[in-house]
Amino acid sequence: MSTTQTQQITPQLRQWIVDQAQAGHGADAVLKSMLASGWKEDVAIEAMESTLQGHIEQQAVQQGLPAAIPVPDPKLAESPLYLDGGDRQVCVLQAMYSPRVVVFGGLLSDEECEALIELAKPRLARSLTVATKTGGEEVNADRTSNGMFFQRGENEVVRTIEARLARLLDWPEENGEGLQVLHYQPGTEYKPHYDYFDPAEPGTPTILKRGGQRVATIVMYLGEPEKGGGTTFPDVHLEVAPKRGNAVFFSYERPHPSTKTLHGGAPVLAGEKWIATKWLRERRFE
Ligand code: PD2
Ligand code: ZN
Repeated sequence: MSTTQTQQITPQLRQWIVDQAQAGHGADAVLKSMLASGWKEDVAIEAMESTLQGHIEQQAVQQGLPAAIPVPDPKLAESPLYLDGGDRQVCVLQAMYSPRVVVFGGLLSDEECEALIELAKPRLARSLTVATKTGGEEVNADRTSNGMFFQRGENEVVRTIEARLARLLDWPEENGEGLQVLHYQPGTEYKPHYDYFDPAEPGTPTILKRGGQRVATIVMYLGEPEKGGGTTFPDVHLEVAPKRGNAVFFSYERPHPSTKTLHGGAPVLAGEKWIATKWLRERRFE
């Protein structure tokens, strides 16, 4: 019989944990008190984590925030230096919890970066953004790059990268939008924005029909500018350098600014910036 079956986490215990937290007792003190009352350590930790997480979520929804949904979550609990991308070990260079941002090193080879750029070049056109009023697409002065989309699984290099991302991020390939390649020349940028769809906008219900909310983004750097062009997170004053082969991943568990995932592509000051972006949805993207 497992420990969790021998010690039941009752509603009374959950209420007691919430009361302790509200009275200002820290996690260590609450755990110590539970251990002294005979709770097994793994049951006590699980009870505290799940209870407090549930309580925070309940409070958030009561305050009018959209409910949290599952998001891709690279397995970083034990702070590994590398994560398995299937055909490649990918370095974890930096991880932040709020916003959830992870910087990866060596996600793509130089040859893969070059191949994506060359395949994209003949198909580039001025980038569009979602027209929030209608759910369609429009040219937007906030986004001055040129870009194109590959179909999911369109060619071998795209298939290889999509499989690697699915493994690395533990998220189904079919939930990904097509890989998008973007080219920024000097002076061009992508002003700070959120990648999720605003539930208050009239076009959002139409957009959500194709696979639900966006829940995460990974921006992969294919070509390095000489100056500028970092990916910025203004709420936390973070700027990620656009180093070829590296990538920045971030997730957002609710379509709300409380995720602190406001982000932008800073203006390129010299040279050219090339990236590939993959936006991940809640469900299969059709
Ligand atoms: O080019 C970037 O760094 C960037 C910045 C913000 C890309 C995106 N957003 C995106 O593709 O969503
Ligand atoms: Zn974005």
